[in-house]
Amino acid sequence: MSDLPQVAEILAKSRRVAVLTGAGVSAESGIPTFRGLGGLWNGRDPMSLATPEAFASDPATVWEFYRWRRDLVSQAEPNPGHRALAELARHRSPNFTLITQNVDRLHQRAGNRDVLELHGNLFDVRCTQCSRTFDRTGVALPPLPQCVDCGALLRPAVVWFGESLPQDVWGTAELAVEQADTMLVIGTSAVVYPAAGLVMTAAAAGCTVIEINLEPTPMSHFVDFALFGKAGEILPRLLAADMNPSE
Ligand code: BV8
Ligand code: ZN
Repeated sequence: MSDLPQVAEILAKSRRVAVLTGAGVSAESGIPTFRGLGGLWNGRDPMSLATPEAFASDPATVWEFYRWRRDLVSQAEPNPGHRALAELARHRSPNFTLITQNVDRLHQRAGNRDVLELHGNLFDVRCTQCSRTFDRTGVALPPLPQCVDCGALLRPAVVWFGESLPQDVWGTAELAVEQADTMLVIGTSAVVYPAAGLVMTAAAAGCTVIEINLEPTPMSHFVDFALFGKAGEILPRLLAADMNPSE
């Protein structure tokens, strides 16, 4: 945390900021991360729950997993880290882009608009036949939800392993990190691609990259500064410094 004043100074001087978040930014809202203590993938095989093949072979089990996560997130609240990022976006708009790997929509509930969701979200569902997408926020889903238009099985509108990311979202995210002069990489283990590759794209484009995490990650080699600690504690301090650069 010692670098915080220096990082705050860099942030205050930056013109275009890009942010990439992962599950760690929602941990203080009580949402389990994927890897590490209490992680979603502990005792579960992601390949049996988060791939199109898993869904095709056992849709009821996959839906049970995702309905459980939807309920968990619906009862959670954005934490000070989410709220600081929403404030930072208001303070720096339009030169601020928030890119997330998270599917919990807590950034939006904290007030961020135009969030680039690389991996979709838990509240939209998509028809496996006619591909229509429906927003089912707040709606309890049956074990095997069906499309109102064609009757086919609906799936969670998330990006599973082996599936490509939404091209328009991905293209916008790549451009944002290429044009940013500062990038915050927050609460991600940086093992999932192509999302993790955005850090290297930013570094290669000469962007100053700042990692905020409890511990080093495989991306730590590519970053200029690392702030170790909880996102919910560090981000409000960075925001305060951004709002009052003189202090
Ligand atoms: C694709 C949505 C191809 C669903 C998710 C070998 C090498 C490289 C790549 C691959 C490979 N084999 C396969 C691949 C490709 C694969 C991949 O990257 N696999 C990895 C695991 C090796 N990628 C894909 O399949 C992608 N698609 O490549 O398609 C293609 C191309 C063209 C055409 C067709 C196909 C799709 C990847 C998306 C998968 N979907 N999620 C769901 O959520 O259920 S991934 C899942 O992992 C989530 O999205 C999550 O966000 C993401 C990354 O996890 P993190 O967010 O980083 O969370 P994690 O728990 O890991 O880490 C939390 C961090 O927070 C930790 O560092 C912790 O220290 C920190 N932390 C904790 N608390 C706090 C904190 N930090 C701060 N404060 C705190 N309080
Ligand atoms: Zn349909």
